[in-house]
Amino acid sequence: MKLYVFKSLPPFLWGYTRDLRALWTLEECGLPYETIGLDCGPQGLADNTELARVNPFKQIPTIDDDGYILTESGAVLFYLAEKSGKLIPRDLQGRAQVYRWGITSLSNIEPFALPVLFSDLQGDANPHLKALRPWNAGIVEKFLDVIDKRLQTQSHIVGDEFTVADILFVCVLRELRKNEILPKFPNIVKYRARCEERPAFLRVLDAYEDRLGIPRGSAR
Ligand SMILES: N[C@@H](CCC(=O)N[C@@H](CS)C(=O)NCC(=O)O)C(=O)O
Repeated sequence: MKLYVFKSLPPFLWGYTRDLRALWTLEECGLPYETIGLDCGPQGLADNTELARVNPFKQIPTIDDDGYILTESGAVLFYLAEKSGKLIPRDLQGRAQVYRWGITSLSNIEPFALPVLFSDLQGDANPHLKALRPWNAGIVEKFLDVIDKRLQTQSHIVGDEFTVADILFVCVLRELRKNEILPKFPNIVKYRARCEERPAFLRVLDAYEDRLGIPRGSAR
């Protein structure tokens, strides 16, 4: 299994990129893999001809599983879980709940979390995004409020098992990790810490920082 990842990034992207979620899943599933490191240039990956051969959108993460190419982080994570038989139950209805919560992270929360992050990164340079920040933050908080209550009575997003949906949700939460939103949700804060203490995540984060050649702890 080959996974395309970043091997250089500007500091403002450290710890946010979506290769992390694929790497975390591969480690949790115990699937052997090798990384193909790409440089993030001034135009992102737009000029990368190697990636263009496997992903028409030229985006990370992309996997090449012995010639089988797959892109889109959600699809990649579900594929890895299904392939390994880990992080996802065997029964159809149990699996559908994992898809449900994974898709909620990607389609309900991430589309509003990212503009909050981009607004914080761009500040006054992007007054339109700044004006929309309270609106985007409000929508994120509406979803997080429901999930925070859910986490009062269960340890993980689907139930009491750690699944691939937790990797998707935690990686979306990480997009909010430096702003004021998460501290409003104490159960989510504890849940995120629990998930990020997992040995597989810690291994991936160390390797991510080493690959980028950045100080330990700087992508946390
Ligand atoms: N919906 C896609 C988004 C992928 C995406 O935007 N990846 C970013 C890295 S986090 C990327 O490759 N950016 C480089 C570029 O667009 O030039 C997914 O979830 O995989």
